[in-house]
Amino acid sequence: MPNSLKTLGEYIIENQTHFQYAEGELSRLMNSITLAAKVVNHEVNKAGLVDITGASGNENIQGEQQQKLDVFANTVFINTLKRRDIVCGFASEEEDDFVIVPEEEGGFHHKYIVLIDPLDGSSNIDVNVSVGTIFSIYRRVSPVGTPVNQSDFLQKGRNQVAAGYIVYGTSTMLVYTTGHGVNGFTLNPALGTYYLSHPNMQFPQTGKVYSINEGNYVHFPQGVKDYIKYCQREEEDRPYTSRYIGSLVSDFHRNMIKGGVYIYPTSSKAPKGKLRLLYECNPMAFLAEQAGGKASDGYVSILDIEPTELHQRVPFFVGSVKMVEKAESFMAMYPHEH
Ligand code: P6P
Repeated sequence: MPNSLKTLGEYIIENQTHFQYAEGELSRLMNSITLAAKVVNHEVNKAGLVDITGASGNENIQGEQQQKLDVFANTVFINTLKRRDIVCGFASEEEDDFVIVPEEEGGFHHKYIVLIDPLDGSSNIDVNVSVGTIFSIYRRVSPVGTPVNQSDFLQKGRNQVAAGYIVYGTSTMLVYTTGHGVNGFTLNPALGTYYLSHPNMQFPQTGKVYSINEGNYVHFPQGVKDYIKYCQREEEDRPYTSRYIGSLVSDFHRNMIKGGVYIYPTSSKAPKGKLRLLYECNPMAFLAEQAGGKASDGYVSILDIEPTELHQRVPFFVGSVKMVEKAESFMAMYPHEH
């Protein structure tokens, strides 16, 4: 790793003033997330060698088979963040309800809440495909000195103070924003240090990649079917290609670098869509907008959706502005059932 690259620690210190409410809080928050990510990365990279792959035998509230690594990652992130004395509550794909950090652990007096998908795409682990962690950070809205309550977690995505993901791929990368653009840091596992490898990441305005599970084509809304056929038309000016990894973080990351659109729409099998608003779509939408991209439910910006429940699902269109807008133009041709 050329020593000319800035480390994450140096970057955070240089940009501490950017993070509103700065009292060293961002650095403590980010340091705990990057530490947890190193621990999870270590486990993900040796999955297959030790008995940590496969299903845990339990289901999460979504009714999905919890993978052993899902549970491990959830525990690591929650415990690491708790120990940093800065978070008052958590919500996680792997927790039925939000978690209150108790008063005896100082939780009532902390100001931030963290929502997390500890290991997105974890069903890919057994086949050695990239997976990711997604995190979303808000300032609490309930009074300091009291336990967090649901209002702290049901904030619009526009209120996020920070969001990001870790992608455990051919290299492990942390990509995050605090509202001042998006920066990517690559882990040097030999040193356990993250380096600023991708400063100021930006979605290209348009691209050639569309990412959607076409196996569900017959179940899609007509607008989505029309958009897929638009991408597949013969005319020479549409050199599109389909790339779908089955791991949101990986598809998003590739599309942000190369240009593209990721769509997980409603379908007759998933009438509200599959992805969760609070800890998947909102953080990825914050990143997308900060990187000059766009994120909607096919009609309105994800970040403006008023949440109603912790694990609610929404349809998700995210990526290069021109591609998201093209897909939205097809959705607009048909009546919109809210
Ligand atoms: P399907 C993984 O379970 C996930 O939440 C995303 O990471 C991924 O893009 C999507 O679901 C894959 O879902 O139904 O296409 O297998």
